[in-house]
Amino acid sequence: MGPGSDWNSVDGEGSRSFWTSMEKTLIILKPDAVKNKHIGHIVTRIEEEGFKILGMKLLQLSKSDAQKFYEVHKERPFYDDLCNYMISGPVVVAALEAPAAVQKWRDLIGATDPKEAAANTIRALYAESKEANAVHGSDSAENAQNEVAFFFKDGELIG
Ligand code: IDP
Ligand code: MG
Repeated sequence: MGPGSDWNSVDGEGSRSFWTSMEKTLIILKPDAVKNKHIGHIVTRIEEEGFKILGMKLLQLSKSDAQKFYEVHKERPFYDDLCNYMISGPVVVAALEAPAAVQKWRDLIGATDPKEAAANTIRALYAESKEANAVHGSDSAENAQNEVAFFFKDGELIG
């Protein structure tokens, strides 16, 4: 077992036949979640659901941080509002690890619009609106790597 290996890679050769591969995802507790004092509820849920917290910090994003982070959406009509919303107050960013963490977190947060989010998902419980929807989650393992690197330097993560 070399650096970076873990319990579910001992079968080697990237076999996915039995173990689901361990993965990282980047999450953000957005300004509405922080303002509405839901940090504790959401972190409790993260722990209960079995994610390992590799890194976590409270930040005030700058406009250019928000624009860069959401660059994939720059042609969407809500881009400027979204960037302004994301700098309207502090956020908590965290890198989480679990088997299939990206999809596991997406399942746990529910649909983008809390009105469409399944019961007991984080957005159903805590989001204010489609824009102020409490939490972000990476949408692929590749984007998760980039998003983790956006907020955490090499060596900053535990594990
Ligand atoms: P996701 O966060 O569920 O992946 P995306 O489509 O990637 O949703 O959109 C990124 C963020 O942009 C959403 O979480 C939400 O805050 C905001 N957003 C998405 N669609 C709309 C919209 O139609 N109106 C306002 N804000 C939106
Ligand atoms: Mg998205």
